[in-house]
Amino acid sequence: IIKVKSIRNRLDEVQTIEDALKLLKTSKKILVITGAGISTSLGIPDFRSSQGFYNQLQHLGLSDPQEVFDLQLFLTDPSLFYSIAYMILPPEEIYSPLHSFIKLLQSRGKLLRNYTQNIDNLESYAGISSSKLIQCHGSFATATCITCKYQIKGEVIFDKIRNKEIPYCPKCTKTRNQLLRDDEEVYIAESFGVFKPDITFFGEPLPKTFHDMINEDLHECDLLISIGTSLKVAPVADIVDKVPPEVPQILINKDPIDHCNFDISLLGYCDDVASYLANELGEGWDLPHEKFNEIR
Ligand code: CNA
Repeated sequence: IIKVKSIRNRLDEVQTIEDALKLLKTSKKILVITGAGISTSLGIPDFRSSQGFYNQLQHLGLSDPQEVFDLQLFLTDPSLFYSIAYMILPPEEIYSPLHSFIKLLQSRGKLLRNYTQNIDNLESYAGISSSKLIQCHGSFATATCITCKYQIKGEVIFDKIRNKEIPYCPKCTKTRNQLLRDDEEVYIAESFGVFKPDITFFGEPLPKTFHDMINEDLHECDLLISIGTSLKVAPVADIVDKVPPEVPQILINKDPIDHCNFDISLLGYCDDVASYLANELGEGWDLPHEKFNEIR
């Protein structure tokens, strides 16, 4: 069930689902912005929906649930983050029909870039190539020691995360233990020698690739599609305002996004919308995904 809503009306001819199909057929450089909503069908909660992660954190009594991703808080005491990190740990070897849809845009040579805010790294698993993907908020794919910057594959600490334990860096553990033993008066930060997944916390800069690519992509794209994001976190949320005015913008989302001016809003579950679009686009637009057949 897809509700079509047109807000912008600036491009008079761009208003209906047929126009969306036409744009998908004709566009050659599509900039896709994605968020947590493209992974919720896999059981990963988003942040801000009523069933979302932030509502599940109410028992912590935080003044703002975003504090669990606050860098200063993590450096002071990583235990808060590791008490809840298991809840957002990505499943492995799984992706949604919507991920397949982005892959399809790539296979058809239409994907300029996918700017994802997701940290689950499932785009990579779905086959979106690293040159087409900007993980704006990093991902769980790697983790780095806060102290010595030793970087490891993220999956190495997944078991610890599942057990709500703090993962310590093997290179720093010796020093940590020595310091603790040598002098009880010595101050050692709680985060000394702690691994942090390479996801961008509040207070951290976005990965360099975001800044390297965004300006050029903004001027090159001929269509913007925003999928499964509430567009509340800058600077990714600002992309929609920075796209040149002649570039049409399509929203695919469960809820309307009233603070942005999309030409076409396709409101519904994004897997359903993607399946519908692929079906209507016909030959050459097969969405290879087992869930797709169920939806169809
Ligand atoms: P958000 O603010 O929680 O918004 C999610 C949006 O997706 C909402 O507008 C929902 O209406 C919509 N939505 C939810 N389910 C569906 C669905 N099945 N189909 C279509 N729309 C749906 O999340 P944002 O991504 O906007 O916020 C950015 C944060 C979320 C980033 O920093 C991420 O790291 C973070 N996040 C990522 C994941 C992940 O990697 N899977 C999970 C949870 C949060």
